[in-house]
Amino acid sequence: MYFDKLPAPLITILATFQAVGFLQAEELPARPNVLFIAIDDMNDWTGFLGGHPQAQTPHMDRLAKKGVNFTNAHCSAPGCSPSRNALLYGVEPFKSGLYAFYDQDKFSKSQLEDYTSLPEFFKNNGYATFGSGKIHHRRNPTPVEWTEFYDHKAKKRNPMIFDDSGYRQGKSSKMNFKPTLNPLEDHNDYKNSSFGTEILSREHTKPFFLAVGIVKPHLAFVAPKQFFDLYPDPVKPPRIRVKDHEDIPAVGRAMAKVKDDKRFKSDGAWNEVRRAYLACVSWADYNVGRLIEALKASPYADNTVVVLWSDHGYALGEKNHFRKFALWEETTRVPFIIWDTRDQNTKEARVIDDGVSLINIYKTLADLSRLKTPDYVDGFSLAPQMLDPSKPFTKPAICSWGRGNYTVRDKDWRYTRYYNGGEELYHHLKDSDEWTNLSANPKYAAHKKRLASYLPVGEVPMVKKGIETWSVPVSADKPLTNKKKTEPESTKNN
Ligand SMILES: [Ca+2]
Ligand SMILES: [Ca+2]
Repeated sequence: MYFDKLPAPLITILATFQAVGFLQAEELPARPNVLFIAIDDMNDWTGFLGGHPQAQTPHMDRLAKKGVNFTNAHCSAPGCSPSRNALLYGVEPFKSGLYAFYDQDKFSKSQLEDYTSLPEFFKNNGYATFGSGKIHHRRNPTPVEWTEFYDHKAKKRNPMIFDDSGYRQGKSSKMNFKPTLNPLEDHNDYKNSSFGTEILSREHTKPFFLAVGIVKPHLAFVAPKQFFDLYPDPVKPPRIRVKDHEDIPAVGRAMAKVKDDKRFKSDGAWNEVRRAYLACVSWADYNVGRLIEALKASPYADNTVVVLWSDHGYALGEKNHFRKFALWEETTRVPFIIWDTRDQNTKEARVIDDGVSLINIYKTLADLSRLKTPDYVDGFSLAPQMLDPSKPFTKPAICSWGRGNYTVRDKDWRYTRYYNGGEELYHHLKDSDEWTNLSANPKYAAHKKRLASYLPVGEVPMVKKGIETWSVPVSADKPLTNKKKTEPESTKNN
């Protein structure tokens, strides 16, 4: 999709901007390019995060060693739409009201006018902006954001041919966990990454912001067969505690997709599901590798900031849960790497293990590009910590799922409070699986108080227009209706 025929008002705006920004022209060549790699539904089952012992992600592992590996990073919300809206507009769900899933093409114009998306921000600051694949959740590309956007959906696609192995629920195209026999080039993630490598091979006259959205390991868990072959049976299951739900408040329990867990168990399919997930993780990694190799071979190899992130984590049976949509470690923790190729101090791998939110990406990229963000933007720049990982953060990560449900994650602790007062508290130094809810234990009251001080004050109402109603989580806007379940929260913990 090309935007070379810009509408007249936009040309006027751009011309005005260029005139106003003339004094900054000398600075522009010093601005780094940005390679923004968005991954869909990837949890910590990667080599560089160590969430699964068999995970093979050599390309991202190398990237993590070159850059800064944020090993305790968390999304703003464990769902594609609210997570991406928070990150791309730089505003927490409890300030925007975008708690749930939205079709942004159904928004009224005024709903987004207070916000400037990250690509729009870079474009307004003189960058050429390129995008492909899934960046926003349901927002059609517009010339306000993109100089050029590759839309794979508009292209003719060869039908997928599936191997006989693997698992599929009936004829569902979504609940499909099978290897494909097509050439790599037939897959959307390959096509979208190819657009990225092509942009990196071009000669650019101004800095660029290049966003590539890789859709695997999102459902369906289908990937080329060679990536399934990396994982011979059996795949090691995650640690799961029987009756883990007993000390979880009702709202948290209601978030677990126990039906999927039961179905996979009755079908004897968990091994195939996990294997397919790992195959998709490695397939995504392969495409990340193509982008990084293209960057290294380009004239932009030492003046580009690479940021790689996933929109949320994923549960594969822990707490009898499947997918995202919950406030536990596996669903909020994400891969997050920043490699500033201008930084030559790369002799030692840099790891930051303090709790950090993806909300900080907006201000960090702006800071590294010496640009001032709009006043409303939440979060803080991570650039000081990237240079000196011992510097403490001012704020832990906060993750929202529905109005009134929040979890706070710092270096060693997670504290969750649901809309009706239900609580969870976990000590990660002793309980990385979050099996033992300590919230009712007076011994840890000080930790609870400290973490609770970061909970949002004065959350805004939920935005209703454009909402996809299937996805509204149990929350202040959709309370639990079964009274038996909602009482008495405080006494249920421990
Ligand atoms: Ca997602
Ligand atoms: Ca438990």
